[in-house]
Amino acid sequence: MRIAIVCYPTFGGSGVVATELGLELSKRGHQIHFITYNQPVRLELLGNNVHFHEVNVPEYPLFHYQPYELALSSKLVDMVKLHKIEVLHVHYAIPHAYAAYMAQKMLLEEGIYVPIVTTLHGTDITLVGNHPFYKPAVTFSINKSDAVTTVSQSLKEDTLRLFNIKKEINVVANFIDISRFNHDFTDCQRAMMATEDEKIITHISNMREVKRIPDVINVFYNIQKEMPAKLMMVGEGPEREPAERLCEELGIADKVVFFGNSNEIDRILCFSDLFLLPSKTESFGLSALEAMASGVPVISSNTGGIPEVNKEGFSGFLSEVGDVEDMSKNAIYILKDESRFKEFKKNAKSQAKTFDIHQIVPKYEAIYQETLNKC
Ligand code: GMT
Repeated sequence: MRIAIVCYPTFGGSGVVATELGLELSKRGHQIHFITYNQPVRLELLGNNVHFHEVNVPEYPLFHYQPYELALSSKLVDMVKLHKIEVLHVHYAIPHAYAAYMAQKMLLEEGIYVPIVTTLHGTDITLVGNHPFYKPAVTFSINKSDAVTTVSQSLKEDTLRLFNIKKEINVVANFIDISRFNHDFTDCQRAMMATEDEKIITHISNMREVKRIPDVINVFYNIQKEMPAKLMMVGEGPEREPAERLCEELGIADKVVFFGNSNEIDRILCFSDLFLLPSKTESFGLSALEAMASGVPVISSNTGGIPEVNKEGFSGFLSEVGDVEDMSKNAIYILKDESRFKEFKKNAKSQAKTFDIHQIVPKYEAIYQETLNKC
């Protein structure tokens, strides 16, 4: 099939999922066209089956806001015609599903029908999309999609609760290429980050308020009172600076490394012992899945889709949002006993395997085919 993938090309989970999906589809023989405003961060290889088309938005001083949706719709129309694209797979309702619908209508004027598959990722539903300023447009574009998917059962339920959706919603969970995380421990450069007796705790996110970064720091503060430990903070966002200040105030700044954004997530996870994800809301928690794929147990909140990913008492533990004491207690419980720690590591890896890319991607192929059959 010839498939266009529209996504945010940034470090966010939706962009990562869209990119990994496109790359896997290309390996399976499909022609993949990424259409977005920058080359997606994890898209390193362009090749015979993988193409990138940049959406340019000319700056015009009269406009306070440059009309990205218009530029995207026009680009979609041009690319569908030029490359005979058969399916538009848009990740995020805002504004991608909306722009795709406009493109679909324009193409129809020329006798071309191209179905739209919309994947909802979370922020477009639970955080931004249901704002009254966006809600009518988001509802409309979801209902006008030819197929709709959510990355967890929880997100499906949120979508149905928050919007008046008439379309069937398919749950297609996020996935992971397990083979990418099968490192040899000697590759890990652990010795550069910590001494042998120190436990390495890791958090990865775009450090927005929803990630509850102070909880990460406070859980770590409690852990390091019980055992030698280091904290790896990966990612950039508005909460980073306050977090650095909090570490200073707590007197633990020398034990915390702030990496900024990184393309070397698998390397960092390779030397991690425990992953923290105390988010206020999370449709799935891709970073937790990536940690588990590296054999890293997860201490998380029990919100949104996280319980579908992290299994209580098996791959880690889940606590009420904001319950720093419980999270700290669970983290120490896992890390304190070596044989228990090894068991959790093994379980985390086996739980991650249930989200293997090779089991999930065919579900998207089936959805594309179904929408094409209906044309
Ligand atoms: O919250 C983020 O870190 C970024 C955000 C995004 O929109 O890219 O992630 C959302 O999509 C990811 C991939 O499906 C999910 O793993 C995240 O849980 C989800 N974030 C939220 O629901 C807050």
